[in-house]
Amino acid sequence: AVGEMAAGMPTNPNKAAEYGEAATRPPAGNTVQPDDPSATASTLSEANESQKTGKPAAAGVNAASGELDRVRADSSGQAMTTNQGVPVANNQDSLKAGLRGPALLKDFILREKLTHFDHERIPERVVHARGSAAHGYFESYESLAELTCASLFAESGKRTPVFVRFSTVAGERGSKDTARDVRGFAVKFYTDEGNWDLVGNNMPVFFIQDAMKFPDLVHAVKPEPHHGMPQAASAHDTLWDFVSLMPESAHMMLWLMSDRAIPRSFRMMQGFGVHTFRFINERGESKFVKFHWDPKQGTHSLVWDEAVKISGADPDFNRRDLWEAIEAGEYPEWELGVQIFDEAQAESFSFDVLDSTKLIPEELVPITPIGRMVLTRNPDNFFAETEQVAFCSAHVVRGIDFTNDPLLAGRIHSYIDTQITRLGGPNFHEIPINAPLAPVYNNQRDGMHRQAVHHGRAAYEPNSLGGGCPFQAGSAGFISFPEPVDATELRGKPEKFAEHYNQATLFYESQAQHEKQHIINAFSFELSKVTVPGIRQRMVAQLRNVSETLASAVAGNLGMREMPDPMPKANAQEVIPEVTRSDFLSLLARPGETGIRTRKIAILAADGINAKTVEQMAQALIAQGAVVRLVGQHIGLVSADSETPLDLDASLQNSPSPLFDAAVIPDGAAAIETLAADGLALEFLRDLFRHGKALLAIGGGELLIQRAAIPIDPKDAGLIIAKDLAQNTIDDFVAAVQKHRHPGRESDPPLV
Ligand code: HDE
Repeated sequence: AVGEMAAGMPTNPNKAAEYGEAATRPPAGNTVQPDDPSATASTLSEANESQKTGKPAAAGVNAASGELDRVRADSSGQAMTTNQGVPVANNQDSLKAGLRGPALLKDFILREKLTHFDHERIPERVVHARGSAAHGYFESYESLAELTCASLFAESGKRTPVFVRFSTVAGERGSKDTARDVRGFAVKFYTDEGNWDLVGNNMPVFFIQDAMKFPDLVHAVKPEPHHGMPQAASAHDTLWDFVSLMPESAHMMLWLMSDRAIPRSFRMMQGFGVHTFRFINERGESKFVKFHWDPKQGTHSLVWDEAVKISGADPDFNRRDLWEAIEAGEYPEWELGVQIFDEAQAESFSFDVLDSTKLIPEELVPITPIGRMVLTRNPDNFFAETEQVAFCSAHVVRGIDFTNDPLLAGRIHSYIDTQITRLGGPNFHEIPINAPLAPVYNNQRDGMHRQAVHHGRAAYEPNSLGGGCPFQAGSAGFISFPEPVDATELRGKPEKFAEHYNQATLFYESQAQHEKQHIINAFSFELSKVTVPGIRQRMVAQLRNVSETLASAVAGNLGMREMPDPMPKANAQEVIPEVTRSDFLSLLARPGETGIRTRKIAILAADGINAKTVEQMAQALIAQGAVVRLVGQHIGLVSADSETPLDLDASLQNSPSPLFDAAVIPDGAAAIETLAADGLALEFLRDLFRHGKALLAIGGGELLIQRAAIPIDPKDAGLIIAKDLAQNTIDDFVAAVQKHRHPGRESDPPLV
């Protein structure tokens, strides 16, 4: 039986039948019969699922409800068949002329299997190849009818299913999660009036102003074409060559060199629609709108040394984090906010709202929250959903329209175009994850992989043979904003696009001290990987227009004795910015509302550890929603100073400290001695300390901190040394974990 086989038998029971004479008499049927043929597919498949953590996710609202059942495949309790539904008797051996003879061409079963396998891969996305996704819902706070007739915002509490894909941009499909990069934040809303895709990023601005430069940008950042290096990294000559010649990139490069480019979690980053869009109401009136996603979990990032180490220890770090949180029922949530403004306001700004290298400071136009999004269900199948999902910035719905942002114009073309290659033809809208919940009726026909079977003979309009259907929706249909245009065709940019540095300066000056230092470090690291001195010089020349302190710190780190002259500016006249400092732009502006929920905390252990401190601490942290892991020299059992041994979840080798948010060293003299003699344990603590994370030592645990040569500073709220485990110790530690980082202990070079 299925269960027994898994538990008791180390080998495939059919193996014997693969060899010698037995091969000519394969067992009846295929492999094993299910225990209970009446068992439902769902109960059987649950037993068959890959190991998951925590309680199973609730069904939630998702695009799959009902709609996907038609295409869901579940083999539980079923005999194997070919793609034509012919039962397969033997899935081990090809058809041969004699046991040692040649394989036969007529073996259609082998050929079908290999042929399908040979074509399993589709091209990866040209950018954003590596992604992770989840289902969920969007809930509107209240009716936005005054602003937009988009049906998803029509009433308070209205829920719309969504599918959201987060991604890195430059790396290939199998690259690491923690590369320094922009993160994609693409949301597909399956509204009752058609699909709306808000295809955004985790940064509110972009590198370039015009779609014409997009292929150049991507060619520059991707691995260099002659040797295919480096993978998933911006620290190389071609990217910096390009941006050093493209001052319009300066603002985005500040964001890319900031901690935003190495998020702790997809759940802990903001999302932005980037471009200015339009809302249009039923009366045809329009306002400009910018979209913002704000994470309930707060905005938190890694530090660079940690990101580098994580990419070795767990290249799937962000993907795993999203998956595990949802499996555990810790559904990530974002608030959707909008900046609403009109033409007159837009006119008055010192920058152009059609320029995607500029943001609108919240001081000029505050953000109004309009709804929330909760991700409640992991995909059933990575390929079918996460890989085949096709987002497109041209997918808007009634009530939402584009503006003349020249970057957006290119995007409206590019997404469908690339998907025709990637998904093999023009019918990818029929792939279940892409299909709208709203019904589709039109006269488009045929093409590769067409699924729909259209009735009737009238595939044109007007027609009388089809009763005139499908008919035009009239006032219920999508209406483009009737923007007046009176212009001469030409290639060029508007005046305000020429100012490239004010907002780069604004971003830099709005950062906390340690965030500024991280930006300096990132520029220094990346440019130190650039081999051509002229490129480094051009970049420093650009940075002089952003901040002299930044430029000279970077130049110093690059060993430049003389500063290059500032890069000449494109704008003829000085432009005075409205805002020169904005607290909203620091990650510290959003500490989050979820406390220490889902934070991963290691409790170190070895033989002789004090069971009481381990258990008390674990219970207190779990009660607050943290994820606690016992970590030691090996997984499995260690004897504590009590009757029952402790069962360790992780080892110092398989889970180094960059994978944790904080750690606890319990009491227990023998255990501490053992760990103090283990270089990995000391490295675990040093990394943890260097990465600014909370660390608690209880009783004799302090010895380990001393052995690791970690400086004990009473001003460091993230390093707690406690005689015993009193309630206030637990409270202090929880507060320290909640702060996420203790950058006060950072120094350059690091002390530890
Ligand atoms: Fe994209 N972008 N992009 N992009 N983009 C793609 O579409 C493109 C831009 C973004 O999870 C591609 O299906 C052009 C800005 C995300 O599947 C491609 C331009 C922003 C994703 C494409 C831009 C984005 C993509 C590659 C400049 C933030 C991943 C595969 C004119 C607002 C979506 C695909 C997913 C993917 C083109 C600029 C976000 C080639 C031409 C700005 C999140 O069509």
